[in-house]
Amino acid sequence: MKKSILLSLVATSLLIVGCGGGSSTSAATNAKITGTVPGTLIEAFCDNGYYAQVTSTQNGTNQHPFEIEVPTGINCRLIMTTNENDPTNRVITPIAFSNGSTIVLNSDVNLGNIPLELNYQNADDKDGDHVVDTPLNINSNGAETNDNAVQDADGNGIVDSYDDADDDNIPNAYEDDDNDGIPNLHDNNNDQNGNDNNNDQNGNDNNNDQNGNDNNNDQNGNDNNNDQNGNDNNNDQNGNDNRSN
Ligand SMILES: [Ca+2]
Ligand SMILES: [Ca+2]
Ligand SMILES: [Ca+2]
Ligand SMILES: [Ca+2]
Repeated sequence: MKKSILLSLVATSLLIVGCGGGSSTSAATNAKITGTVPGTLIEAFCDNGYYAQVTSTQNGTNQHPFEIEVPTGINCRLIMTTNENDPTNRVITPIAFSNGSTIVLNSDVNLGNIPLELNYQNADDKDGDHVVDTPLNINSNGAETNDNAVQDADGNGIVDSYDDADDDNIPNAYEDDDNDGIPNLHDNNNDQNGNDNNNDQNGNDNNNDQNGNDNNNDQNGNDNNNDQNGNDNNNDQNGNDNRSN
């Protein structure tokens, strides 16, 4: 009698351990795309609004390694940009595969060396927006591909960040909608002063003031500061505004 209770306790705790292991692996649903490129900004756009960007690692050769994470099992498109900081020579290259421009990862994939164009004069860009008109075809190295649209509300085949909404030959990503000197693709906030006010762990913009100071050093993503004078009024760990009294 006692023995069978003990056994069932052991069985139950084994089940609990089993479940814990299972849920932690299913939470880690990202996979890595790796490869090498010339000095390049790599961006991944996926369904459900997922977005990631990395810069390749300078290693003294012309084949810089990169690694970018995307969720598994969803459609993603890749855009790779050389000469990112030089508007006249910038080359923005959409990546494609044999049967479309969309990649779906089930596990990590290495795309090998990707021969991006470095010289804008050689790029196929008839409309002058610096987005190469013909995507660069590369081998998906076994990863599933298709041609589903991703983050393309207007259905023109280009992720909307690289549309040119106002037709000035600057893609939306390189516009500076809030005039803070930081192009939209590197701008994590909506204030007017060009500082990145977000040092928290949860991706919320915690700063709605007008003076460019980071008023939020807590860990919980609440905006603790609504005053107009740029003082940090909150150093606590609990997200309460201590100066409202
Ligand atoms: Ca173009
Ligand atoms: Ca579009
Ligand atoms: Ca534009
Ligand atoms: Ca900006």
